[in-house]
Amino acid sequence: MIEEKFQNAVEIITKNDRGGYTVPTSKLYPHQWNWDSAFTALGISTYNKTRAWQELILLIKAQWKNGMIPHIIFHKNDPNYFPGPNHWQIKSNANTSCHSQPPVLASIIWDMVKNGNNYDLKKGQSLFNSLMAYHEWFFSARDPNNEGFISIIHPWESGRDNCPDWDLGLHNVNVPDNFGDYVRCDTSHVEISQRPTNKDYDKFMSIVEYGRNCNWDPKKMYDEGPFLAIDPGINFIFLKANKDLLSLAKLFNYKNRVNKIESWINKLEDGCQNFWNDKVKAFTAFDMRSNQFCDAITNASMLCLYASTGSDKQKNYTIKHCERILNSCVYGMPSVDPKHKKFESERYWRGPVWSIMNYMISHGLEHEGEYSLAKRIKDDTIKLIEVGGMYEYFNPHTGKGLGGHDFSWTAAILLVFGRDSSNLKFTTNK
Ligand code: 9WN
Repeated sequence: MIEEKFQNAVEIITKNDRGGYTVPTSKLYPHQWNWDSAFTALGISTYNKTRAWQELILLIKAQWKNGMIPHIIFHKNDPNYFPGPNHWQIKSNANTSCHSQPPVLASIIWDMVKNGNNYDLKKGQSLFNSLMAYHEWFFSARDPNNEGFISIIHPWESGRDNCPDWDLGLHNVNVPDNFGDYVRCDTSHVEISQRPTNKDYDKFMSIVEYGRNCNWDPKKMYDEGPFLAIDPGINFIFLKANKDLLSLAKLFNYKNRVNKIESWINKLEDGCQNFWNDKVKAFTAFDMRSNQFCDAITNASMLCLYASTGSDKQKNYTIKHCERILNSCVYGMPSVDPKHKKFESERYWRGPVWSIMNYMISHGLEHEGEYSLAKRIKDDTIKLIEVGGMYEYFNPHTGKGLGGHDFSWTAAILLVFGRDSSNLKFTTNK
């Protein structure tokens, strides 16, 4: 049975191959996305290394001169997606969006090198300088005041687009008069009840318009842009990515880079303390424009374990939250604590379960020696795929598959779980 599912996962990723890059799913997302491609490459690496590296090489080829690797690469024009290249409008970079996404890239490359052979080592080595430049960019553009944490300039940069984490900040984003004469494409592919609201889209597009008008100047966006927030997710992913970049630098014997990366890691370890929310005893998002914590405990809060950071006390609180939240739903890990007033079981990042987040959380739990919680999350991911299908995200109470179907990163995570576990069982006990 599990073999069939693995076969199906490979077929889905192959079906989504557009020649060197893989779309997350056809129609809904017809382009190359940053963190999607990274996770998908890891999945592909379990059966075709050459194609896996090609995915990453094409992604990195879109790197801007300033080091940024954009969140979307528009290899072709496709009217099925909004906002397309014209809406981002930067002449010199007309084929990409103009901000980034969670930088899982270095961690994926480290995984492929660590689990690979000499071929993988050479490929990883050839991409090392681009990774350095990408991380440098994050520090200079998203932490210009050297505070030890990075801030996002658009909810899309977090990859968790409509999470309640951004409600505070979006509330204060001004939507220009007569705004709204655009047509969303996503809701013609997926029910609107599973997607962000129109109000959210007006706010998303208002930030894009602001960015376009200032040519996406990072300083202007940081200092005066309509939206600026600390995302625990991107910060923990970036910290882990720096730790993995350090492992690569040591492996390649790049002595002159080691000190620099170590100083980045130390800075981020200290910086994380800025978003420990003592009121709810968790790492949570913080709105930089209104100087307020968001009080939602989300799947991103759990990623401190993935980055292996925080005091023992903070880690213990996080593990307890994990346990409590898992006990409150049939399938974990929901994107928002079901007890939170803004939880919605089917609306995108406001409640549903996401396989990629489960992958990172289970890694973190394993690292802390919390093997049964880690196993619960892995098993739930697999059961969700069986019950709900190879979907983009899932209802944590019913297991219903939501959003895009035949989804690349869901298929990829299944393959990676399979690689990492020799006795993976496919059962439907729930
Ligand atoms: C905007 C592709 C992407 C993911 C994001 C997810 C969703 C896009 C959208 O799809 O965002 O980037 O149009 O809704 O939120 O994490 O990378 O799968």
